[in-house]
Amino acid sequence: MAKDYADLAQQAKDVLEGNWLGHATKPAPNLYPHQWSWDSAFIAIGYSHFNQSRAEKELRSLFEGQWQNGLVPHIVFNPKAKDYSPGPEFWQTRRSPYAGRKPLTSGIIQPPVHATAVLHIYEYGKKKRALRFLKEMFPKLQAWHEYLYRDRNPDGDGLLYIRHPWESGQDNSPIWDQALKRITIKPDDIPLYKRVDTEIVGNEDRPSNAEYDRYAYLVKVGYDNNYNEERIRKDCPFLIKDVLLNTIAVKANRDLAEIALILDKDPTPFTQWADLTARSLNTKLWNEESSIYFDFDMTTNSIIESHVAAGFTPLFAGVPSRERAVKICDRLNSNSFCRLDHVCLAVPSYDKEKPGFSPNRYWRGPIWINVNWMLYRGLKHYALHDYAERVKKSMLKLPEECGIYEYYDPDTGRGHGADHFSWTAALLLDLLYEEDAIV
Ligand code: 2M8
Repeated sequence: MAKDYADLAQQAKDVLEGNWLGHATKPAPNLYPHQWSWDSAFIAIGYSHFNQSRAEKELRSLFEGQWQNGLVPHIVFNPKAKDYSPGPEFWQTRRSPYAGRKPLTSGIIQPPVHATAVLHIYEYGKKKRALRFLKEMFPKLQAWHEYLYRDRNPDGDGLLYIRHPWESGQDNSPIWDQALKRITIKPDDIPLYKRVDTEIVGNEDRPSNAEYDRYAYLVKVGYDNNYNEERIRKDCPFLIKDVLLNTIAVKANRDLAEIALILDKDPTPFTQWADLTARSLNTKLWNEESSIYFDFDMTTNSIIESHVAAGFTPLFAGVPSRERAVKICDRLNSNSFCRLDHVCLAVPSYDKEKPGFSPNRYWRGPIWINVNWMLYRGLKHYALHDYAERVKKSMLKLPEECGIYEYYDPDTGRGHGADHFSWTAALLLDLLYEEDAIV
């Protein structure tokens, strides 16, 4: 890459430094003052190129919140931060026999990017030190994946379910619209909560109040059932086999298998899980007509035909055949997403031509850097170089010209949500280092 990106890299490092809490990195200065699970994995991927010790600390800190049954919680609360809702008390995790008291955590999960991050640290770090870290993390990652395939895989087909939209990381995605609408709740059933997000970021960029009522209610379903997964499964009106989470699980299992080999341990369970989930993604969730993978609603036993960019991410884990990958690329290269021969900024999170698309409302249309990073790596894996290069260029251009934001308007490039957003900075650094663009 000819251009000198040293300034941009420095800005990205400054964002991470500014969000560093001393033990972990918060996703953004005000909106997200705690530690989030998949954010930390992406952040560690960024650190791995220039600060190995911090990359390790990041993940070590997250796994301090791991439950005894292996669950890695989606938030590890920072006791010094007050302005986030719902806070630690809301989750009532003391009702679970597995949750720890210190640090306090939430009671749901996020996509398991962690094994991928740990392997990344090994690949880019000083080997002797990285090997010690692999040894330390292996049993924790193993317990985490065992939890997923024991507690979230009731049909045995390797398609793990989520029981809260937050578990997918794509909070207000159109994927959940019908499932959330079906949940009718009496006002008394909604636990008391106060929104603070809309005091920090514009209302128009965030989920609606109706969605928040349901988010709060679904948290209650968890604690009312003492976080017993079997009971939750019987009671919860929201159970979805999500493409993005399952794709990330395939990749994480492949990476954990590689870690096992480095440590002279048996990789078989991880390879088997990866194969099982990949096979089911292909046989159950692929839609030939639209060249996309769709989520599956376990409550209605039906496919959710929502055309979101996450439906193309199986590329990232090498799930589709070459033929399907080419079809996915053709679908991306269209007016619905991002045409190569048009001025286009990167892949939006939702089909621009479908009802409910919004250029600014969070997971309903804006460009997200982590999704584009997965697509970029996936396209490269299939040697779909033209499109991959285009995605990469856009991923560099957006932060350079518009700032290091949480998400971007796909038409104008304007940054939305939180400014100084950590995973945008970290994944940008990953790209820059990988391409040797920093001089
Ligand atoms: C968003 O989610 C949190 C709830 O977990 C929120 O809206 O407060 C999502 O974008 C999620 O993917 C992300 O991990 C989190 C922190 O960046 O923010």
